[in-house]
Amino acid sequence: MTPKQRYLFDLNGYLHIKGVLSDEELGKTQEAVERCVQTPPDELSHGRNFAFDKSLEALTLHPVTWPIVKELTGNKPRFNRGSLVVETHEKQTMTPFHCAREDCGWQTRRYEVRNGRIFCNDIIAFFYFTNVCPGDGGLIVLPGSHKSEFQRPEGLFLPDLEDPDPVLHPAIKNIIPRAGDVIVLSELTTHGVLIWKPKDRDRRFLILRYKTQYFQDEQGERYVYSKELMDKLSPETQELMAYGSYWHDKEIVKRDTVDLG
Ligand SMILES: O=C(O)CCC(=O)C(=O)O
Repeated sequence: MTPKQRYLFDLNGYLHIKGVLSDEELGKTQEAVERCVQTPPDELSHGRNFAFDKSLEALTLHPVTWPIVKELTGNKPRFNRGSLVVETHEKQTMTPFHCAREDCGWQTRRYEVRNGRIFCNDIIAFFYFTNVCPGDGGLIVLPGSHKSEFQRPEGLFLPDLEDPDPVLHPAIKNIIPRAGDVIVLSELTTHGVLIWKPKDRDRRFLILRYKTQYFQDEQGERYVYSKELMDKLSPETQELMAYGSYWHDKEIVKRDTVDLG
């Protein structure tokens, strides 16, 4: 993590990193996403997800986000889920504000700074494949809320859920990524999603979720990927997705970059 990234992540609870994907990476991933969108849902055993194409799977270990994932998880990362989102104007209500503290309890998540490094046991990376323009809608965050010590009073800052053009409280920021940008967000940062307004464009991005390797919070069948999907993945991705003890060092973590070939 660079000193600038560390400063901004600590200040805001998220990073907006511009131009992460090269033209080649963007072209390949956009093409894969389009193929996934055109695939009938009954042929996608886990819905639209990161394992659909190698170019999408490779983003789990992207050279720009990999050092960030390693630092935030204290070099004990586990990638646990990756879903592709294609959002259109047909969704008529916004996703209300939420964060892991509010949804799962303050005891479950940590954000700490030790020895000049940040630790956070639940992070998400959003890789964007389409442009968001000002006024389109999409992701909104409450910067700095990852450090909040108090429960947000119910409904505070929340606009009318069905208003496509709400006036946002000045504390709220609407993030405007371009295709190829990445947002890295602590799950402790309060966030929500405004109604997507454009009728001629959708919002396409991949959500990649990382925890520490010794932390399990998902329970139940729907969080378990099939053997068929797991067998398709590169050995490096399989290792990234494995649970491990507090003291185990994954082989991939010893590498600065991990190329899936
Ligand atoms: O749709 C988005 O931009 C954010 C999705 C979200 O809220 C989440 O993954 O927790």
